[in-house]
Amino acid sequence: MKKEIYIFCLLLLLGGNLYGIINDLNDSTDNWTAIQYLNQSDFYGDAQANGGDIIGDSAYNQPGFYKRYDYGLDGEADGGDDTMAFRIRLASDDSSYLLIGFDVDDGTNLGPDGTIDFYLGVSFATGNLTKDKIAFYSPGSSANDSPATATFNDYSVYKNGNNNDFADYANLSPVVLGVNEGYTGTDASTNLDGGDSTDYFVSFQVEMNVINAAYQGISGTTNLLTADSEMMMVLGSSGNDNNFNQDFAGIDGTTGASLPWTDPNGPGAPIYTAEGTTPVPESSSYALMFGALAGIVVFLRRRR
Ligand SMILES: [Ca+2]
Ligand SMILES: [Ca+2]
Ligand SMILES: [Ca+2]
Ligand SMILES: [Ca+2]
Repeated sequence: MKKEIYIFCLLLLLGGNLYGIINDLNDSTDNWTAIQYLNQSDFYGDAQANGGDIIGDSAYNQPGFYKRYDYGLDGEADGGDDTMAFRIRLASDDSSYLLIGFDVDDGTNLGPDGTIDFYLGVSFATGNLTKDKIAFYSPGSSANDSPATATFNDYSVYKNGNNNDFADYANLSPVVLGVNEGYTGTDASTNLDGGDSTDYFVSFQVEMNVINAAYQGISGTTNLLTADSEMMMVLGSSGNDNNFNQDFAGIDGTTGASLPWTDPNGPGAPIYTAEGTTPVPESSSYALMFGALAGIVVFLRRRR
């Protein structure tokens, strides 16, 4: 049997797909990268309206926001069949729009510059299949450099509940220790906020070529995002899909809501590369220069 056919059959046997997407979106958090903030991952009971309470503990044992980069079937970071995935922990399964703003290289500014270039959202709404969706949004005409100036408009729906493969791309599941929650320490909890509902994970994924098509269409650039592209992400929840009105990850309620994304006390996450598992060191070139200068000073002092 030809190698390709053999692999094809093997994939069918394994229940795999041929598109390179992550097979089990509800797998252990051990396979995901927690997004680190200056403060608690996110606070409990700080959503401005019912639903959409993003939650994560202060020790980052059970964080509220994860990302993931998958190389796809070819096992290479080539962008072609790579996938980005995101996971958000919510206090309950009350319906909400979860929107991630991406500040990336917009074609003019090399790398993140403090303004959101496009939004990617996911929503679940019990009994309303067209509201179950993964969609892209373009920034509104406001500045989009802080929570107060964040607005977004429909751009394109990638998947909705009427698509047969929607469940392959978006998953809403209760938190289960040892299953989708990899942390099983003595203080591990399935109800971090102590509310009347088990916590839920919303996990979803989008292929890089789809992300790039939306990114280029929205921002008018011909640039492509790759595994190495730097991005500053902002995660918020909302009762609608044209502005944020429920919760932001990384800050307590509206504290810091007037600060720009780039303020360490604001809700903007540190900069990561698409596939990075730790934040990009800030001003790394300056740190290198400073380190070199310090080395020269020590060298000169010793020579005296
Ligand atoms: Ca919260
Ligand atoms: Ca690949
Ligand atoms: Ca809960
Ligand atoms: Ca930008």
